[in-house]
Amino acid sequence: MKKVCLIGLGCIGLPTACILSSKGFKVVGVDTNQKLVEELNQVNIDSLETGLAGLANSAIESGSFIPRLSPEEADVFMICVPTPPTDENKADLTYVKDAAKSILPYLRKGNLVILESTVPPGTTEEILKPILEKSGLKLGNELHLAYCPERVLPGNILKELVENDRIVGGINAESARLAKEVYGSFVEGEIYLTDATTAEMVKLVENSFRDVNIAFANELSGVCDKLNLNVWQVIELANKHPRVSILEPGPGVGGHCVAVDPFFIIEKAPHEVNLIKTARCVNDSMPDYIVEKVERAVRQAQIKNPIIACLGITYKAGTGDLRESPALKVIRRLREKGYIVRACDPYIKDFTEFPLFSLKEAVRGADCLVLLVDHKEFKKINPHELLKKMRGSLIIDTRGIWASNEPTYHKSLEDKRHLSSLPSR
Ligand code: SAJ
Repeated sequence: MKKVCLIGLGCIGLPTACILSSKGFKVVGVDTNQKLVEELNQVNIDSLETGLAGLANSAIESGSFIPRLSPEEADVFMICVPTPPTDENKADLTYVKDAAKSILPYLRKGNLVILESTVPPGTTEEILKPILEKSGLKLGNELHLAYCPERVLPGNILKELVENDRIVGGINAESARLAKEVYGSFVEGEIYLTDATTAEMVKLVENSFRDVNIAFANELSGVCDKLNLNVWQVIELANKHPRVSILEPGPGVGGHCVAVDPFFIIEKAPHEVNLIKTARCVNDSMPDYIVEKVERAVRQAQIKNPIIACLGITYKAGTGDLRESPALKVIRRLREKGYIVRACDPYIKDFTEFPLFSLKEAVRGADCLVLLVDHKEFKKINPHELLKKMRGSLIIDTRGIWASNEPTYHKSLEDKRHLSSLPSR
């Protein structure tokens, strides 16, 4: 039985540790967060990720997964620590460097080290390799090193860890081959081998592709607003073309991946990236654009001291994750501007920044309703039922969940545009 020492029990490390332990590996999971390690060891973990809490608790109970505060000897070392952006939007590699240093005393001849954290191209070769060389082992010969990015969708992690294809990049062919063996134990998709720097770049390209394409959809929403068209219908009909697949506009791009990873390409090639930079600007400008839309709507409806109900504060549907949430940015800006905002979100329990309301409380007596997150709980709602409870009749649906597919044959006033996208009462 092979032993894995996995550093970083976050949203990727924890499910990976659990899956590996369910496939016969003995896994020592290391995290510096004492509270998390204690909770795991008390078999007391809770998670919104489907199936994760059950899998983690049973792996710990069976003894195949051991959460700890420090590393120990193993056959394979996996590094799954965060790489947050700095204030200058560069990758902060402190956790990667610290993790590499922490395993140095435990490295032995024949070991394999795999980095999974999202990093700028060149990190494995230029930063990780020199640190690991301090072990005295010859890299690529006595100590193998590979980069394998995670590519799972938060909310669907356990399924995608198993089903998605993986890209494995080694510092040499033998390192890539050995890493493929590890992933082959649980991945049902294809595992493609390449060099480490290409694998790093592939990860960033995937999320930049998404960012650029969401920016295109967001730009279209501005154009359609100007032309008084329903962007949702324009996109749906354009997507009927066999080679067109436009993503969905919204209040911006959040999360810790799509909104961040393009900067790691920009960092490495700042003069070669007009499109990627512009996409970031377009998506980052969306919360302000939505705030302007709300302000224009209440101004045109001549509502004094409007009460604004905001539905959803998370970065996307079906998650309690608030990182880089564009919905939260919209709400913060509205509050800064002095509006009375009643926000609600069925996925958020402990929130202290401002009061949260139930859906009922948020909507009752509101003048303007701003739908910010397409949670399934909101999709089920008939907006006309909400209108009955409101004082005013402004609805701004930033996710298009209530948008009608009917053409709007009339040229309505700008503030009616939002309502014109709703099915008629
Ligand atoms: N969004 C839109 N319009 C869309 C799709 C998404 O506005 O049409 C917004 C979402 O609301 C959210 C943001 O974009 O605010 C990002 O959401 P997402 O679902 O696109 O992505 P993440 O950040 O949850 O996960 C991504 C995934 N990458 C890709 O699909 C290429 C996932 O596979 C990666 O593993 C993950 O980043 C990661 O960890 O890098």
